[in-house]
Amino acid sequence: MDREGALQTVKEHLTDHRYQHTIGVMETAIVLAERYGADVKKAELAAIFHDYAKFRPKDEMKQIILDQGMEQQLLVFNSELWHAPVGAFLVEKEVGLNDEEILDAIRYHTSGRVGMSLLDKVIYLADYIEPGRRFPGVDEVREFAKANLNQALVQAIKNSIQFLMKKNQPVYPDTIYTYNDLVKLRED
Ligand code: DGI
Ligand code: FE
Ligand code: FE
Repeated sequence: MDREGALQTVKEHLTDHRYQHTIGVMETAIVLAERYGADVKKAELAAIFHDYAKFRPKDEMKQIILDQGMEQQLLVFNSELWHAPVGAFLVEKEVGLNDEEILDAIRYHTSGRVGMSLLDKVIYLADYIEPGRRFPGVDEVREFAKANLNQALVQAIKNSIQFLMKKNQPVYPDTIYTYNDLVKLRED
């Protein structure tokens, strides 16, 4: 699938604002993939489709999580987490994209996972630092991303966990496991 076809497909499922975010993630993911030696074409497609399911009705996402035997724990955490695994499922089913590396990068773009692949990392980070993002601390992560992918990723995940904690929101266990896994990686 080429870029134009992919963008056309995804555009129908997104708001204008989310589509602009998607373009930002795509451009950033390509830069990061080139910088860190990930597959540039896969990074482009994963970025284009990463938020494919963002605007699905909650009921539909919940049913998919139940029917497809996904991690049921998702259902007791913030529904914002659901669009990532549901997106991976729907991109395969509806778009016909069946590259497991791309689907995994979509599946884990919100929580991360233990043992993130290079492509997972590129997409997670691109989603966090694309030019439209205005999180506190995002500029520091952008700086780290110029030279050290893992350092940037750990900082992004730390910021996200701190943000959730400040709002007294629960933190999804995989997010914590991802943080621990990456911190351990850096000490090796
Ligand atoms: O879809 P995007 O907005 O581009 O970004 P995303 O896929 O990283 O989703 C961010 C949303 O998910 C944000 O509203 C916070 C929420 N979120 C991310 N990690 C966790 C989380 N919510 C909970 N409860 N726990 C998490 O670990
Ligand atoms: Fe997302
Ligand atoms: Fe996103």
